[in-house]
Parts: sequence; structure tokens; C-alpha cells
Amino acid sequence: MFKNKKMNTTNYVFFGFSLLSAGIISGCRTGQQNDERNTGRHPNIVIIYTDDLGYGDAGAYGATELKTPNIDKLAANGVKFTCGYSSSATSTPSRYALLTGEYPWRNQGARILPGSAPLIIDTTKMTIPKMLKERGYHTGIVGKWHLGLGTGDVDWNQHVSPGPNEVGFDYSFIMAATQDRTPTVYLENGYVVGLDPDDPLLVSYEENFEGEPTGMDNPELCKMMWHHGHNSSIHNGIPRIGFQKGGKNAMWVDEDMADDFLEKAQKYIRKQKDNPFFLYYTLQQPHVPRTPHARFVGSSGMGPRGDVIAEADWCVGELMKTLEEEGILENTLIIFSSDNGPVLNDGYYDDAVEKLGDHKPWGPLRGGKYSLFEAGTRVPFITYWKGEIEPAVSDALVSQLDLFSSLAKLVDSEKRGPDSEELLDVLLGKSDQGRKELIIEATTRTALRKSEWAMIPPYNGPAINHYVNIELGNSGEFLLFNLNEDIGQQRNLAKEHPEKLKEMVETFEKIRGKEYGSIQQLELK
Ligand SMILES: [Ca+2]
Repeated sequence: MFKNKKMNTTNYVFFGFSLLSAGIISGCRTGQQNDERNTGRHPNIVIIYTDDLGYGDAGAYGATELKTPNIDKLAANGVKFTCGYSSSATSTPSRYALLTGEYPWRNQGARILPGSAPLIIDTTKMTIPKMLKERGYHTGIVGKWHLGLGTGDVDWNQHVSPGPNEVGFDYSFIMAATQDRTPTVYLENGYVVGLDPDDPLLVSYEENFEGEPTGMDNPELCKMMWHHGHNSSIHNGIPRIGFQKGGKNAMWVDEDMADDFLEKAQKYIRKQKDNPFFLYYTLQQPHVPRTPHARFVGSSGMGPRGDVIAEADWCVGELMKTLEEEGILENTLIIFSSDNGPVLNDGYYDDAVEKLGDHKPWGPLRGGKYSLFEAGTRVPFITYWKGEIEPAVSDALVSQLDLFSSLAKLVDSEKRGPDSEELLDVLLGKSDQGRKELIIEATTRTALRKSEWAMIPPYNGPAINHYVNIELGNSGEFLLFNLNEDIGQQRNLAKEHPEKLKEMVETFEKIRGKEYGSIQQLELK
């Protein structure tokens, strides 16, 4: 199961000697540094989190038609997990679980959120950035947030709070929700960036503001056309979900978003490089609307979806360069993953389907974003730490949920996430003993992964969402798959293996409870 490319005892001996040398050197330094050494290690921690990048979207995970040299480099020199999971098949729940170490279905609020939604993380709740702050880290988020802001009825012209800064981040530069939702502005530490007080920003998810054009009524103003939903306020020629008015000076340029986030992430690293920092770099690609910078237009031959993946890969490379230039690459643990699986047409006509060619964003898996089948939650998952992690491929079952407790262990914190398993040795490539089981979620529906098995209980609802052309995993009967023999989930073994099914259902109900049938239907807006 565990395929280590280079691990041997010599490396461990050498590594041990390096630590010893470092210990001797640090003994000559200040008492404070001694204290830090005695109470755990404090490497910088960077989580690079893409949005809707599929299991098969990176070269390291089998893509041949799409080039991702920088992600591949991380995988080739780190641990590439083949069974790494997001907590959910959609954004908000996955992001909630990652930061809190709690299953998203325990929080009723952890569902796809509008841009006007209040913050869904209780400000008294422990989070990864709070835990790291306790251990002396400076903490920053740059990129997509999508966990709500404020307490309801946000005035975007004042300090917007609570938000990332109230749940553990010392620094935040974010978009509130997603690039297809209003407001189309950045917020830095709770303030809309570049806002002109004489042109206040108004946002509504209820009704339009008088006289404002919409994608529904003014298609002539759209440079990208909506396919489903996405027909409200228009900004930069792109119709969005939700209405907005004013704030013109603060509006982002979609095509510059990758550069804007990268620049802020690089600036954060350069500023914080002399002390331990945690950077949560949450890229917006390849979520819709896909708007590559002109440098990347046409680069993939797959239209905007491929082009923004090429752009995201370039961002990863530039971030790595920055860490190297600042001389901190060997003291930085990097975790790369995606918040959920892939989708092609997710609401705009952008050639994602038409120009796909032979590329398979889902790799060998079934389903995609929104789905309880594997492609919904099994995602690229890579850990990289130059000089510390030996290159390996690991089949251990790991979830983004486990980052909380594992990182806590790394920095010698006693804190643990409620559903987060401490798998530090697995993440560092020193063990292949991952989780025994994992509950996965897709728009309030849940299923079980356990060893090589996947079990999906019966759910009402359509088998396929035709807007996005994805199989959701709804079925009138229990589904049971052996993923070692059938990674594409084509053969339902529920009737063939009743004992295994019984065992899976028992495990599932023990963790999830019996109320799992109470669900909401997927609504694409
Ligand atoms: Ca997503």
C-alpha cells in the first residue's frame, strides 16, 4: 500500500544528525528560541486550497492533456495521497470542516452560502489559525472565504465583522463568497478595498436595485453568458448571483484576480518570514466564472477552464519561488488540496464542455462536484516539506478534517478538532495508517468510506443534475462499492455482500446518527 520512493535508514540517520546540529546551534541563541524548541516545532505552514479542482485535473493524478508542472513538482517531491478527501462535495462545508476539524453536517449553517450570509463559524470555536496563534504563529488568509461575514444585514461601507479576523486570522485579504456572487469586491481586514464613501456599496439577495441592469434583462451587456442561475447584477460584463449597486471604485477585475491574490500572498510571506506563520492561500480557480489573465488565454487549448488551471498552477510555482527566494522553503510545510471535485458547465457558457477533448477532470472516478460518488470529495491532496518529507505515494485514507489535529500535534498543541484525527506521521509520509473510516457529504446528504469500501444510503432526488450533467449519488437503494476492484463505482455489491453492507450501515449510523435521511435538495441559483 505504502510506496516510498526513497526512504531509507541513511536518511533518518542524517536527518537525526541535522536535528542534533540544529539543537546545538539553537543552544547558543536566546532563551525564547530555546523554549520554542522544547515545546514542539514551528515550521511555517502554507495551505494552498484550489476551488473545484478535480482528482484528474493535475498531471500528478493522471492528467495528460492538461499541464500542471508546478503542482506535479510538489507531488513528485512530497507525499501524493491517492485517497485524500475534502469533507464535502461543495465549498462552504469543506472550508468549514478544514478550519474547525468538525464534520460540516454537525453545523446546520455549513451549506452553500449567498454572499450576504452571516459568519457560520462561532467566534468562540477553536480553529486551526486560533490554535496556531496560541503557539506563536502569525496567521493570514488570502483568497476565497465563503464562510459568511457579519451577523446579518451587513453594511459593506463600514467595518465588516465578524469574519476571518474574528476566528483566528491576524490578516485577511478575501473575497466574501465566490467570484460568481455579489459583492464583487475584496475585503482587507474587514474593510472593502478601494471603496469611495461617496459611492456606497449596496448588496441584496432579495431584489434588484432600481435601474440596475441584470443578466436576465440585459444580455447585450454580457461578455460571458449565463447558462443557469447567474442572471442578476452584471459586473465586468459577467452576470452574477445576487444584486449590487454602487461601490464601482472597489470592484475587482476578474482577469486580475489570480495576480491580486498571489501578490498579497507573496507580500504576506515576505513580511512574516522571520517568524512562524500560517498562510491559508485559497485560490479561486477553476470555479466559475473562469476568467484567465490574458497571459493564459488559450494556453491550455481547453478554453477558460483549462486556462485558469494553468494559471493556478503558475500561481503555485510563483509562491514556491517566493518561499525559496526568502530562504524559508526548508522550514515550510505545504499542503495542497481542493475544496471539492470538478464541474464543467457550472452556470456559464464558457466552452468547458465543448473544448474538453480527452481530458477527464474526475480521473477514473464517478460523479463530480455536488456528488456523493467519489469524484465529489476525493481530490488532489499533497504534502510537501523540503528536506523533511521524503517523496512517496500514500494510499492512506486522509481527510482535510485531519489537518487540525495533525497540525496541532506538529506544533505541540493539546488542541484537537472534534472529528479531526491526528495523522501527522501519515501527512509527513512516515506512516501509512490513515483513518479507518470517513463520512463524506454532498449538499446535506452523507455517505461512508471505510477501508476499500464506499456505501451510499438511499436518497430521494434526481439521479443526475442535468444543468451540470453530474450524477449526484441519489438512488432508491443502498449502494455498496469495492473501490479496490471498482474505482469507477460501476458495480453495486449491496445485494451480493449483505454482511458488508450491514457492517457499513452500522458504522455509518454510529457516527452520523439515524437522522441522515433529513436532507435538502440541491438548488443551483
Ligand atoms: Ca468549490
